[in-house]
Amino acid sequence: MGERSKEPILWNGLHDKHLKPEQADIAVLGLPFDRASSFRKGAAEGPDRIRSISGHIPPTTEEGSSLEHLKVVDTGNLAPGDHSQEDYFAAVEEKASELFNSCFPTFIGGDHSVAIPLLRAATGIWGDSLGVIHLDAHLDLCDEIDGNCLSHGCTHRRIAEEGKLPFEQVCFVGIRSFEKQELQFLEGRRANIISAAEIYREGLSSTAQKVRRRLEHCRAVYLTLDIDFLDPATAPGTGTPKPGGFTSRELLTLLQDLAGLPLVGMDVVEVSPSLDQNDITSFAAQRAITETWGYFLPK
Ligand SMILES: [Mn+2]
Repeated sequence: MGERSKEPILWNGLHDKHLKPEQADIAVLGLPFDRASSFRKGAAEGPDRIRSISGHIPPTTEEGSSLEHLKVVDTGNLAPGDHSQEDYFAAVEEKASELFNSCFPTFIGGDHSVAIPLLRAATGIWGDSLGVIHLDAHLDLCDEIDGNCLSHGCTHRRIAEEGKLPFEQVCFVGIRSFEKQELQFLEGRRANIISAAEIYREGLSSTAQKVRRRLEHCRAVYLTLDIDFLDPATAPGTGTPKPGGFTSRELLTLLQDLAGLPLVGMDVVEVSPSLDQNDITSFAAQRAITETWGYFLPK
């Protein structure tokens, strides 16, 4: 009785609920949507789970740099309610545009289809000077999956056909899965694909150099991180895991090697807490987020 309700400590204690996005360096937005998953669901629970563990980590990077200069506001979730996917995506695009114009937005999915409105918003602002780093086991270049052309496996196909973002400015990194319809789409196209096998053979710093070279003319770069980039042993809590992936260590080193690119925002998608073990996957996602802040938004 009479006990004050405690505000949750979020994002390494950096979250300040009084900040408006335009006063902040970073705004977090959860997108709890998993209706476009082709296989196992649960990614709608991702934002709250990742957020709930985000306060238990000190405001420092893994190498001891302070993050305390960063002003962070967690703006909560934008939930789909009973809206259609199209209507929900329109709302996500509008909100995302607002955040891109205010600070460095960090979106938490949800399944990877939420990157469709996020990339629409980013290309709406930066147009063909935008570059995209897609860290994923999959290309997400299908025309449709199970009749849904807004599936989480169709994200880059939809963006490519909208024609605003040059296809060769998307770097597909960590790929180890090809659908037949994706191979057909790729025929005769120049695509920047760095497969998991190629990364394994040539190393992380060579991979980062390739990405840098391919995006060197881009004024703005957006990072979309599908947690299934990681190996299922490192990140079991995801809908479509694919063996042959990376450790958290490798992901963090790759992100660090990419630092210096003009990153304007990021998302982390496909974390499914109900498929996870001891929150391994949520911890990996949380770490990737705050380390990216530290690498790309240094003091
Ligand atoms: Mn994906």
